[in-house]
Amino acid sequence: MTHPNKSAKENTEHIDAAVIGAGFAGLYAVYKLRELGLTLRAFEKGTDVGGTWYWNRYPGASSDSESWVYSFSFSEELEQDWTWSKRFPEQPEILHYLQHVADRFDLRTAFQFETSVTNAAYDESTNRWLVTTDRGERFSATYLVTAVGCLSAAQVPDISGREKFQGLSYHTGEWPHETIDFNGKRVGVIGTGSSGIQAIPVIAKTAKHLTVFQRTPNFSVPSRNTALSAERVGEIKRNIKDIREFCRWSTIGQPYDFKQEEALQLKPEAVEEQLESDWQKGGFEWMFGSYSDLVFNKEANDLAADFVRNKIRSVVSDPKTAERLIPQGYPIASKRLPLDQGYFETFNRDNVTLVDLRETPIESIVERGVQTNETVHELDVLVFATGFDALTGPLTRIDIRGRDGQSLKEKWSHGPSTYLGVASRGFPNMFMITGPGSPSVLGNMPTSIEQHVDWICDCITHMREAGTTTIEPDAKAEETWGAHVQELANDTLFVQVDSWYLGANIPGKPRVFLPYIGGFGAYRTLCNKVAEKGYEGFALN
Ligand code: N01
Repeated sequence: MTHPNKSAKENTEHIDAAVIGAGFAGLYAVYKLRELGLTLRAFEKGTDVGGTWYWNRYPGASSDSESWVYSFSFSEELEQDWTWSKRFPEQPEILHYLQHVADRFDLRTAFQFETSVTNAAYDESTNRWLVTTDRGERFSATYLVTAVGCLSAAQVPDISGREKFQGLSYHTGEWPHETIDFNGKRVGVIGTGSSGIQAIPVIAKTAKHLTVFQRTPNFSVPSRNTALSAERVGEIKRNIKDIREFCRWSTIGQPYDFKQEEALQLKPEAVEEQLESDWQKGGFEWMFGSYSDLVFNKEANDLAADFVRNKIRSVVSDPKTAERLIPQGYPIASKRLPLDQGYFETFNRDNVTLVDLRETPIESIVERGVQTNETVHELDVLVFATGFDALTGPLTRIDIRGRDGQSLKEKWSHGPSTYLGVASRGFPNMFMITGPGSPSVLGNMPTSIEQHVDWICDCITHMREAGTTTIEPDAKAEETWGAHVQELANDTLFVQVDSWYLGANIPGKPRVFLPYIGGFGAYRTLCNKVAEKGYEGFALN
């Protein structure tokens, strides 16, 4: 606590590490940094742990990764003791899991909740980070570890008249803690990304009427989420070590990987048959455990895209609505592919209307609802499923200043510049967990997070053993890494559409591919090599 009669300097608490965030990343960072014997403080804006799963409480919120890998692998006992109820874990269960982890490893004691870090400034004269919170406290830390999440800066579009709306409105990523009762209500959802696609079928079940405002139709794959039987749980637990090891070296950190053969080398009927059989299984494996050319070759990608288009036609009763829901003009999975539970089927309900914003754009939000160029859609509740300022937003929303007072936001004004997505030149001893330029959102997040935290902690151990006090990327390594990240992306179909991967959902954000697309296993190898070569590409002083 700040002492009122002391000077700011005297009130500054000295610690080894400051950690920002209490999601998967922050919790594991605290666990590992403590293991190294570091003194630390961790800060979290929410009232408790959970990160993404603390904030994204919207109806239907669930992980798209299989539960047994959407979890920590650092403790065998934890892995064996915890039993997931479903194949894809839902938000309340994930939050409960993270709360359990926090209790089990006594992690809450490191955190200050309801505390936002407002500034973090590197002081060259002391080689320390001065961290300031919105409570006016100051901490001086050797290391700054950001665990702020990749999709935690909610983005509400600047539609005129938003403040005039007389009903209730919510962003999916800042959902209130109390249950929202949609019974008897006219509800509008703007946005058909993963969040909208998860929320829409659930809201439709209780709302009097649901109006879906769709700007870009999205591909989606059924999750076919089911309860896990005792036999399945037993089998997973017996094999979990091998499953984890497979994930660690796979392309997207998941318990499956691309097939060796390519779709275009096979007969179309054989590909169709395989796609149908995988479709019945559900989940991302349909695309990312399939032929690799589906994701990287446009001709092969068309096979998968047409497959889904036909599925939409077969599910949606009204042909006009089906055509409005069918994505055209961009490759499937170049925008993050959602998983759904009855999304397209929802448009067969009498209480659901699809508004195609390409035909009738939103003009404004008015007291009674949403005004398009055709009519006013009257609403009691308006849900913004409009996404996030991804990867860079959570970092640039904090005033982080490195050498010579340079702000991270200024440095990244033309796009993020990092080395391995873990550090940025001019910001010594600052480590970003799953920062831009790392695989992060292109893989299973807990796998990405554990890899980064382990690497960071090994690096800190190395520094302490070698008596090194400062680490930061050298200019050449950072420049080469940035070019490599863009080069790899430019060879894929991912750059052929506007998406949050490219920052294209945020007005004015530079169009730069944000995550590293070279594959999770390959990235792990690169990081290991950097460490083996004495942190090659970093300047250590
Ligand atoms: O956000 P999005 P999200 N007028 O950016 C529309 C992760 N996630 O929250 O495509 C009208 O994908 C926008 O339209 P358009 C996952 O990685 C994970 O859904 O820009 N519409 C789009 O339809 C995901 O990808 C999970 O034309 C507007 C939607 O809003 C990421 O979070 C669950 C608009 C935004 O889609 C983000 O997903 C949920 C406007 N002015 C999310 N502005 C799990 O794994 C935006 N839109 C569980």
